[in-house]
Amino acid sequence: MPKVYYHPRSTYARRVMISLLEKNIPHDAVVVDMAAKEHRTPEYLSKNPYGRVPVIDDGGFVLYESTAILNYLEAIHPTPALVPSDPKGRALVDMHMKLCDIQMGVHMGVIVFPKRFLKKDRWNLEAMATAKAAIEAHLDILRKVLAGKTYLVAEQFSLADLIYIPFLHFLPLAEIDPPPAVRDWAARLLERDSAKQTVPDL
Ligand SMILES: N[C@@H](CCC(=O)N[C@@H](CS)C(=O)NCC(=O)O)C(=O)O
Repeated sequence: MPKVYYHPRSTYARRVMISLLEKNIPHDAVVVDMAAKEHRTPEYLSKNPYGRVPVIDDGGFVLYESTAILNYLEAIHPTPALVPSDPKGRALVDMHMKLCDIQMGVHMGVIVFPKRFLKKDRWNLEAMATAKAAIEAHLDILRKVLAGKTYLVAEQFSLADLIYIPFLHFLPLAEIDPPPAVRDWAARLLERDSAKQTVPDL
């Protein structure tokens, strides 16, 4: 059974927890005590040299990037499928997964990390405003991709959608009002049992 190292407040680890639930994969979930800096210990750094969650250890095979972990879980537990079977659909999922990280995840972190974990006097308001504008521009692109569609790719819930869930959850905290097509898509995704079961407490 794979061991999954995570923290219940981690956005990136939440993606992996959602996939495990969607696919009903038996696993051993290990909470990394980040408040106690467990992710900086030599033992943990031997699993992930960047000192981050999530990490998966499948019988000694260790992976430490959430997108790689999601793709690995997909490969070893292909049912229910979270990627389309045709090459074009699969390529589109890969494209959206990458874009989610670089166009949304990076910027969302700039806003949400301070709002969740830092006192207001340590917020960088200028950087947060720049990040908000970048997210809004990205959501406007997603609005066009989603026009008349239920999901991002091939009209099926896929890793392309799943990967956004933890960030869509934080749109209200980021004070971002998405365009209607994005708002409806987000609501659809956040309604899934796997999303509801992994809501962070803060
Ligand atoms: N690109 C990584 C990002 C992982 C990440 O940033 N994890 C955060 C929690 S959401 C973390 O462990 N941060 C601790 C640190 O950077 O010290 C992934 O997709 O797995």
